[in-house]
Amino acid sequence: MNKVACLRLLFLLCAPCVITACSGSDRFAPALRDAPPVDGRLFTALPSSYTGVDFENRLTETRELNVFTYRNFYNGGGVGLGDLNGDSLPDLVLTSNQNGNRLYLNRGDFRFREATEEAGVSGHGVWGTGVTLVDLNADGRLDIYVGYAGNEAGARRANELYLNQGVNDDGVPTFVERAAEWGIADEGYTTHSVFFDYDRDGDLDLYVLNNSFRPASSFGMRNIRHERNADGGHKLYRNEGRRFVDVSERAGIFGSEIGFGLGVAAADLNRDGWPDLYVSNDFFERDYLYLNNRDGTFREVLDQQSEELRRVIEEAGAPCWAPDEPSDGPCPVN
Ligand SMILES: [Ca+2]
Ligand SMILES: [Ca+2]
Ligand SMILES: [Ca+2]
Ligand SMILES: [Ca+2]
Repeated sequence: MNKVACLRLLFLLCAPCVITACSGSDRFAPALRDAPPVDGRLFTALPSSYTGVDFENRLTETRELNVFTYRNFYNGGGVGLGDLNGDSLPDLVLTSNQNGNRLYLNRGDFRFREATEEAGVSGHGVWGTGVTLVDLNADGRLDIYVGYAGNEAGARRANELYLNQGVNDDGVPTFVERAAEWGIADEGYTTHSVFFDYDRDGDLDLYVLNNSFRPASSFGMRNIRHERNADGGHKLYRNEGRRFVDVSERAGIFGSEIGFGLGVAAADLNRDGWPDLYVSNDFFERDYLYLNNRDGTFREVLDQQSEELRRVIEEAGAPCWAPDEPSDGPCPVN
């Protein structure tokens, strides 16, 4: 190849890089310029080449790590939506099991740019599960709480709290991780979490929904609901001002290893002005319905054939109490 040909080839190879480098914020622009045409149906699927959201929760099975060695191998990651940079457009946080977290900033028109590294929310890389967006320190900026589980040692399952520091010069929100400092680097096998002000003192408290590592069959169907377990048990943390304290036991929250947590919702179910909890569990353990005693404790009433429970169920709508069955009926639990 002669010198001119070499220069032409070099230009062709470099040109896309130069164009990309010079285009400023458009360097993140998705490849597809126009949205697919609507086709008369209620929803139109937008490909990642248009949206820029190319996240995949891709799992790699090995001889040591698979659904036989880790029962929750296919339980999935998490997704959170909220405006993280204050431009009124909801942004997107996705957690994966084996490849860390991803943050996508909304550019409008259903287009996003990835800003995970710039934001500092990559995570410690293993077995991310549920993610919750919440303004925990009440500074007007949404923070991020990420749950972790997996066939991992305790410290590698520590949940993360990312506090929002505001946007940098590129409009990207930046975060610092403070879960240990705030006392909520929970090392249980977390499925998900919910923040709510159960004691109505004006700050958000935290319910961490954990699952168990042990096979359900290994418990022999024994009811050990009253035996607490640090890794598998659900937890209630009280917010004491930039520091959380585990108050599960004194608040009357079950924390056993058979509470294979699948879902949790906080709402005022009996309409007395105090937030209550509904927790769904897997396998042989039943669900929990906690009504708020208004004194820092809860009473669990799901197995009580009481007039109070009947009223709660009627007002909430029966479909809410069958979490394994799809329903489009009324449901005030959110
Ligand atoms: Ca936004
Ligand atoms: Ca905040
Ligand atoms: Ca509180
Ligand atoms: Ca209530």
